Amino acid sequence: TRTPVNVTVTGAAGQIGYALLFRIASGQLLGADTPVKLNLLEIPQGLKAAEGTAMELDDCAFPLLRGIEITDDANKAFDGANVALLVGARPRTAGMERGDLLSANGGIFGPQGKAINDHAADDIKVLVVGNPANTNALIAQQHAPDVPAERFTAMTRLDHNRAVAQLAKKLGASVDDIKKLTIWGNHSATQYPDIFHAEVAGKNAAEAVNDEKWLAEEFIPTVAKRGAAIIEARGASSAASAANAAIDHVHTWVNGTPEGDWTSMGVVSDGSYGVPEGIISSFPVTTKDGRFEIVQGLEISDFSRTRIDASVQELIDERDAVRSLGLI
Ligand code: NAX
Repeated sequence: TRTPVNVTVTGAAGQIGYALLFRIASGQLLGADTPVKLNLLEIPQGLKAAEGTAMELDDCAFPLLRGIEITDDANKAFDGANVALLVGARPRTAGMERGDLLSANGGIFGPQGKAINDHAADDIKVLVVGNPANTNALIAQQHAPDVPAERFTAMTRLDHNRAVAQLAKKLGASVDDIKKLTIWGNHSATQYPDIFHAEVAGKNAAEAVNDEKWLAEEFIPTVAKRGAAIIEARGASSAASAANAAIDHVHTWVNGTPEGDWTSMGVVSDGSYGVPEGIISSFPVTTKDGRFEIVQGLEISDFSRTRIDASVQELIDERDAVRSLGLI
């Protein structure tokens, strides 16, 4: 039997945590032949609820689940971690300034990055879900100088999946006919879902849609504002779909993208497509053997350029803000 993979989940007692842990424990994150050990990190007020979730995990008798540890100590939670899902974050509350939000999250993601640096396994892969996800990932990455920067990623897979679903609906296609869609930039309202390189059943998706007005006035805003629409409808933010996207992100990273397709991940820029080196921005990526590569050589139209630049500018502003706050 294989040695278990250590998976650390922060914010384990939250609503995404509740939707995520059972899927990890059942083998959907890493595959049906990979046993897992769960390390759950919570703040002290969240420990009791995390214990309740752990009781339910026990009660599922998942054959692949080889143990659960619960702690409020980041050094313990990341000890030997192979995969870390950083879900817990400080949400923006009424009246909170952006600087306060960034500072509060710097206080979480700085120490967690350091704990990952000092205690995680050599093959550590980090996915940041907690918002502002890209900049939280940057903060954590900057506190982990001994870990290769490309191991810190931010989640835009939910945006990617939302865009695939909206495009499939528009074209009356099935979701698995849609390939090569891209989310560029920040996981925020400025993100740019790009269908110009996407394919529907092998044909160019933008040509199949052939409706720039729909693209600009319906598709892009629907994808970008989907999180707010879910809150409006459900009275709570996306949880199961966010957990599903986290599973997809890590599963794709570990197992590879299919031939003829790619996915979207927030990754450290190497300067591709004019995105400044070092910021964590969403790109089209292919993955293989646990590594990703940014898809190169795509032609970027003026329509796309303006939108990519706007989202990237927001990331630059966030980076400059956390820099001036001394958080990185
Ligand atoms: P919840 O408020 O339900 O849960 C968050 C949990 O994190 C709480 O149990 C809290 O005690 C815990 N926590 C807070 N600080 C912590 C710390 N320092 N260490 C460990 N745990 C800590 O939020 P939930 O709905 O689960 O969402 C979690 C995060 O995901 C939020 O930041 C949210 O904005 C973000 N999202 C990101 C998405 C993405 O696509 N990247 C989409 C979904 C979601 O909105």
